[in-house]
Amino acid sequence: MTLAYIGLGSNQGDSLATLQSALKQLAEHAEIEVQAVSSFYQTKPVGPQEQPDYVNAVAALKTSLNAQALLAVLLEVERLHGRVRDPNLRWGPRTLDLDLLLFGEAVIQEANLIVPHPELCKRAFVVYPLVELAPDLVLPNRVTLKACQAQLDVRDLFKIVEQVA
Ligand code: A4P
Ligand code: MG
Repeated sequence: MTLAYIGLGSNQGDSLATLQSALKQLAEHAEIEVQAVSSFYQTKPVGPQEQPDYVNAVAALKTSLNAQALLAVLLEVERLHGRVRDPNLRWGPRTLDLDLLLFGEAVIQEANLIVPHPELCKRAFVVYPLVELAPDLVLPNRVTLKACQAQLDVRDLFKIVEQVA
């Protein structure tokens, strides 16, 4: 079993309900156990500014899947929530975005999968919720999550639902 962390984001439709529905679908997968879910945050868009605020959260998963198989599940759950990709717009609005942040200690550089997620340490909407679940986490490159957090502005996010378990 591998402990993986995923980032969830949405800024179209009922974003909070979408993230909760995505977590429910992941929990129903035979080879995935949702171990913990962070608080939910309202966050300012990173990238193009002329789009709505996001709702973001992070979840810890235990899985017997390999990283590619887990990514395939994440993409399928995105698809089931009506995600339509605009190939001309990077970082544009989306109903559901699921990113594989960390997969155990793995460092993966494949055409369709890069782990740890390359932007992880630069994004308050990932680092703050991840700190709730794994305050002492050290990234595979030995940078601590707390060091990432120290570079990021807490004012970029606003907690809307407190972490429950
Ligand atoms: N892919 C490679 N590595 C990974 C990984 N670790 N996790 C590939 C997930 N996918 C990975 O993804 C394109 C392809 O990336 C996937 O098919 C997979 O094979 P995508 O979701 O279609 O692309 P994207 O999300 O539009 O682009 P990108 O660069 O992944 O964007 P991000 O990093 O997901 O950022 N602002 C706020 N406040 N909150 C947000 O959640 N999200 C984004 C999107 C921008 N601004 C945001 C937020
Ligand atoms: Mg993505």
